[in-house]
Amino acid sequence: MSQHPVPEPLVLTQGDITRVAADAIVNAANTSLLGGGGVDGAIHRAAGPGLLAECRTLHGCPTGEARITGGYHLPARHVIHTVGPVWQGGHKGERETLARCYRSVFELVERHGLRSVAFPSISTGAYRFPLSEAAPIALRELRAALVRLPRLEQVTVVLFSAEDLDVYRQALAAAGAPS
Ligand code: AR6
Repeated sequence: MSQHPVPEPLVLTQGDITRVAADAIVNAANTSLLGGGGVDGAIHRAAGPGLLAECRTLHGCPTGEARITGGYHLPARHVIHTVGPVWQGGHKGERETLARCYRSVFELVERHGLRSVAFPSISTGAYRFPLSEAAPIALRELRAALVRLPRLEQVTVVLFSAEDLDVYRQALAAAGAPS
């Protein structure tokens, strides 16, 4: 048995992303980057006030883009903040904007040479993006990044509920085995 087993590249799990020790965790933020509810609130609470102080220096983030900060008191080394689209019925480019969020995160992952990153389900809480529509978009972008970025070893999606995890598992099964 190897002492250094190769990590499973794409992992779906249920839990609290603030407990995940990855090179980066992703925050589903808003354009102010100054905190909010949901996973954003949980990340700021767990990271402590240093995170908000650094976020203030960034002067916000447009929808679909991403910004990187330190992880402060989190077990993760960095937080990558991205701003997902608010679901408005699906005719305002929401699917494309959600895909752009994932790609923007991976641009930072590549630029900073990060090997592991954990995502929440962006836009599917307060921003009301239907989970069954968001999951295949997320999984397509995560798998594309794993193929494209040779240094990236592990991508984890941390779903907050067992029901959300089921939806992602079904979407992964529907997409077929990883290439
Ligand atoms: N770990 C993992 N996932 C979580 C956690 C957690 N600790 N807490 C919540 N979730 P949301 P959005 C899940 O609303 O839809 C904020 O106020 C949650 O169950 O956090 O992108 C921001 O400031 C859901 O599945 O993000 C923005 O204003 C997913 O995370 C706005 O909400 C995303 O839900 C962003 O809305």
